[in-house]
Amino acid sequence: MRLKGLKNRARDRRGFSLVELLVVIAIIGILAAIIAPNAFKAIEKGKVAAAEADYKAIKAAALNYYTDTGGWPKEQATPSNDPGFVADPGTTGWNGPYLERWPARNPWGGNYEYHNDAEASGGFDGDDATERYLRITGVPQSAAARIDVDLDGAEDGESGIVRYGAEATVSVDVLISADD
Ligand SMILES: [Ca+2]
Ligand SMILES: [Ca+2]
Repeated sequence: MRLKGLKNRARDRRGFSLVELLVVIAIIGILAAIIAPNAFKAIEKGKVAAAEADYKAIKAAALNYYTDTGGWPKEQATPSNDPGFVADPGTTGWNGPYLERWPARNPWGGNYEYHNDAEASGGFDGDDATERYLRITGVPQSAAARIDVDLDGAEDGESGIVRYGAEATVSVDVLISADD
């Protein structure tokens, strides 16, 4: 009985000709070619939008912190830690939390780093004026360019409020405030 059943199934399989299988494979291939890039683009767009929303929330938190305390948050020894938006750093006038939580990871798996640049060289723009900026690490070049287009007037990694290098994966620096 079992043997007979197997024979029947084998006969049924012969119902698919090679041409039919090739047609099915071709259709799957065409669908994948149409859907995959769009799905990929949608995911990348979502990540960029999420990072921009995080930047805006962090910038708003920094401005509120400044309004309450009269100064900008200090850069932490580990700049990917909460600079005092969530937990009270012991600063006079602090009336937070200014953020529900400090995001541990950005959408690409890297960090958000708050920098309060007081360096004579390096930092946000290499000059000796101080700036507050958010560094988003581990961002693909194409996403960096998108953030630049969205938040900055011009797409140029070396100017404006969005700055980043030319490598395939970059740290994107986005200005929070250049005022003292
Ligand atoms: Ca500077
Ligand atoms: Ca720019």
